[in-house]
Amino acid sequence: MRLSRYFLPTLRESPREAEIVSHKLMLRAGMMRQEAAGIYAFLPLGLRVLQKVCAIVREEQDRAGAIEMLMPTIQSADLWRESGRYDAYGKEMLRIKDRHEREMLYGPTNEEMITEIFRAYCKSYKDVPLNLYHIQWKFRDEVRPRFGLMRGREFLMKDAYSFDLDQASARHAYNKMFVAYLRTFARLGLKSIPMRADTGPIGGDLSHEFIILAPTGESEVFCHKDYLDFPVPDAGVNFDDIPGLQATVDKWTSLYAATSEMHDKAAFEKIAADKQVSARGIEVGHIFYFGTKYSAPMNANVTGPDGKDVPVHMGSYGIGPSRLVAAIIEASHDDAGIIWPEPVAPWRVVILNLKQGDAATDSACEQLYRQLTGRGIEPLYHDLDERPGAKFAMADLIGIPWQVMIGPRGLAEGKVEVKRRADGSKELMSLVAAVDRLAK
Ligand code: 5CA
Repeated sequence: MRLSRYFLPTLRESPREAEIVSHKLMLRAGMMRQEAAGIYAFLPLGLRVLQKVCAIVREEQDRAGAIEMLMPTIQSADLWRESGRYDAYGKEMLRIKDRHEREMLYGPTNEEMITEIFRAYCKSYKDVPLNLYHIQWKFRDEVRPRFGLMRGREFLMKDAYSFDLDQASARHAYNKMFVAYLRTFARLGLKSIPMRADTGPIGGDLSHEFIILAPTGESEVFCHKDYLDFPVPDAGVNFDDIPGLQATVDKWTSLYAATSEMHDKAAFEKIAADKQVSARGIEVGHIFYFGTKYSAPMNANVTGPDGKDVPVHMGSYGIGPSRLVAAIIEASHDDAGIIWPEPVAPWRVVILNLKQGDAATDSACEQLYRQLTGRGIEPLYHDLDERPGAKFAMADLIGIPWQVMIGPRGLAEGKVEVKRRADGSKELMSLVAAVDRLAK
């Protein structure tokens, strides 16, 4: 992509309304724009990152056996009356009426709708286990939308819903998502810790929040330090291995970890003092097992092998991809700007032309652009007529992992300079070597 043909409205100044670093950097880097309180437009750069996050979330959901679909954002109030949540959900739910005065709502979550879909088609134990998910916008009329995408009113959610014949099988479904979440966050470059959590309006008695530690996190959390070094299951993990998955979950829940709502001070203080982590965290995912809370009132029953009808056992599993974009920035930035982990970087490489209009420099930049593109890596090419200093600052701000600086001085010696954003290290090399290095 040539910057001269792109839409990347960066800001020099930090907008005053932004309190935390991810919010500031997203506005400055031209990733998003506020349209109303807690409601944002994703600009092209922001969308590229959001899509990369979603792609990883999707791959790991699919790997764990969940099946993607897409439910609407607008739901009927009648559906929510069946579960009893229409009145219980309170002011966070955006309620609307259509032209026929029918009561509708903008979905804050989808337990009711997915239960209705399940009961329409699935009647037998042979139809389960089943896990359906979608990635869809949600609306929650938060009292205090703040911190940009971190606590928005409109936000993107991946929500999966599992259906099983009994509690034991539902536990395995829960464990699959638990392991998929560990993998998802690790692939996004984050260290997540599953913590026992309160279930709030979703309900149920088994629940974990996946928390990443960050000083600006909204949650107060307490955990054992060793979690930070626990190994995450690799891509070859067998999701059908029931005892194997249980063992992984047991390990990842063997030490103390809880959010402030579930905190047990006495238990925490039993941990050796140098292993106690008392910190702030960002909730990036939340999983629930709630049994028959929705299936019983909504008559989502399956006939068991013994011929008896039983309400299906359910769980739901949420990840916030839009919140994750902000969370990744909170975890990975410096004074100059964002430092994208490679898997979610909007581009892997940015080419900085240090003397736009100089024939040799332009031609070297074009050559690198074409060669990288040919190797399957489309770079961003900063081809505007700006000072080198402004180009360096902009490249650091938007956080592309590799910068290639090309100017007449280096070219005179047949060299370009390759800089790694993460540690600032720089190396002079030939154009050919740069292509090889960056295409690896
Ligand atoms: N139905 C269940 C699981 S699918 C559910 O709604 N869970 S939740 O309320 O915990 O939300 C799931 C995830 O959505 C959270 O872990 C968080 O990552 C994200 N999320 C929740 N509220 C917001 C918000 N206001 N802004 C951004 N992301 C949010």
